[in-house]
Amino acid sequence: WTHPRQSPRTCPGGSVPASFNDITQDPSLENYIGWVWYEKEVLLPLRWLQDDLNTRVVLRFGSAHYYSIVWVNGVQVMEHEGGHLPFEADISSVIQGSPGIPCRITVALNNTLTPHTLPPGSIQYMNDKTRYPKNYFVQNIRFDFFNYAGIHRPVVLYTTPSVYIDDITVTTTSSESVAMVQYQVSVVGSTLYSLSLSLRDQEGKVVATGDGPAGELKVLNPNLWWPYLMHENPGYRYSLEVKMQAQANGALLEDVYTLPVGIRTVHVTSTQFLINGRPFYFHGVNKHEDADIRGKGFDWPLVVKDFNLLRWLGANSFRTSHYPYAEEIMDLCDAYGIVVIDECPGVGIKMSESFGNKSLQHHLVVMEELIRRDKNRPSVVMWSVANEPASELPPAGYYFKTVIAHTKALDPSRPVTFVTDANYALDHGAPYVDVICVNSYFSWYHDPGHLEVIPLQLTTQFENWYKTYQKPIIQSEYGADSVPGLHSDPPLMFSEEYQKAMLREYHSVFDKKRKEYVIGELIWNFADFMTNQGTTRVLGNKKGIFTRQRQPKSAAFVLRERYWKIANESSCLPPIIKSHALFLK
Ligand code: BDP
Repeated sequence: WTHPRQSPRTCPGGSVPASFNDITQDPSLENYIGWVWYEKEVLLPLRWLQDDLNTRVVLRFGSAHYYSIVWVNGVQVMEHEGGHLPFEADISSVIQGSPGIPCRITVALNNTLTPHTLPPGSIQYMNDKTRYPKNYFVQNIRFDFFNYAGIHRPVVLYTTPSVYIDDITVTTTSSESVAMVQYQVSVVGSTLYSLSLSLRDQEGKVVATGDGPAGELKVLNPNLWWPYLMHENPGYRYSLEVKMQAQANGALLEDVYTLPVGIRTVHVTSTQFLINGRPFYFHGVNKHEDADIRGKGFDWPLVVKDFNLLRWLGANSFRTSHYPYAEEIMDLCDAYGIVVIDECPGVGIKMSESFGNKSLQHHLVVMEELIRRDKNRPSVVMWSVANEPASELPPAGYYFKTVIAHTKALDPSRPVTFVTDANYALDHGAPYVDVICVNSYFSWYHDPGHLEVIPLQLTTQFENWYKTYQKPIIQSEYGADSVPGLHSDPPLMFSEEYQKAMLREYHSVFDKKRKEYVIGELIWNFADFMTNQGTTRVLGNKKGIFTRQRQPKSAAFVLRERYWKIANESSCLPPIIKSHALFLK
């Protein structure tokens, strides 16, 4: 911490949740790499401190980038490696005996990425003294979004009794007239407890009851969870109330947790993706958690705006490129029926050292954390364990075989994939996925400006993958940058017209191949987003169909027309959804 760029920084007050990079006028904070400190004092309710034997106080972070150490009243209570996922600690023992005295929460965050973090990165010292000051270094990354850091999601304090419901796992199976909800409940703090469960429909009527830590609930004539635009009432969720009672320290303790449950099934065949037995076509987007000023910080109005745009667009799905999104976003996906491919932060795995055992072990832990967080979400239909890794390298075979097998062991109910841009004949990870997800940028990074090559190259891409694996394929990324307001006819690169023309070329191939085995198309990207500075980026990546401020470019209207057309082709849509009325509510 001797060099100014490495000396620890204190974040300005009130900056949670937000990235620290864009909120000050200090340019050195923009690309700051190293330790950042946050501190806050809070007064805890007296009640939490009085019944100290039976009250468990928990401090929870929705996410912080990337390595965090947390102290309460000067006592270290937890450390966590990795952003994008929650972590928490029982702080009961360090807050007792101090009623009326503020409780001090201190966080040290380090945003350095190494070959073994997810995402990986590397620190490069520039040792040429004629060109760089002493100790000068840069953080290299191999992914294309700005490496925002900070406490990005809400931090909460909550309580449970000392004997408490620690986890619930729910899976569902169904036929037309009957569904089964399998549950497992884990209780911590005692082995002497009782559990009762009741499942209510949206009218509040109890439709099934159960008891004990594991079992099955039978639901007659179930209301299934359907994706948006596939049913007039998408996103139907029951409420599972789990009640635990235990005797401890001479008191009767009760813990109650209510979990929304969507009943739906997911199956993959060699040509189709089935939700509740019906073919599902992903017509959606790739997103980022990214906006002006707040960076990757959680922001409700922004999230609500994005969902309104998704609904306006007629998008039924998105991939959480390239890391898990906030739980609040996932809640809305469950509620609105937006289908999610849930991606872990395995982006930019390019260096051979990132395929070694240390990285692999960490990747397995991250998948455990992600699945623990999102396993009960009906909107999540597939896990993605990585984006565009160097899967042509030989160690990628064992690496992805292991990560995918581990993911399936943790959650046998969902298919698993990773997103590839490798050559179909050289990809060592593809044999282990259930669905092929492929990214390509014909007429952009390859043959720039030559829209006419798209039909042949895209058709060949699909045919090669299908011939090799006989698995359904999603075009998980395609796109072109456009600078909003830049026009050109005939279409030239970076104009709004070029972005539209490129989309239309891709779409005509999708329309042929979706009759066969192509099961989805996800545009890159929903909105413009910030990246590192570079000669190909003008204040960020401009492949959004919306600007960073969420205003539509011309391409948004092309996509909207297409997505609504695809949705309306489906015979299951009732007439009401065929009008715009739903969106004006
Ligand atoms: C793809 C990456 C994505 C990039 C995109 C691009 O998966 O993260 O932003 O290219 O270059 O390869 O626009």
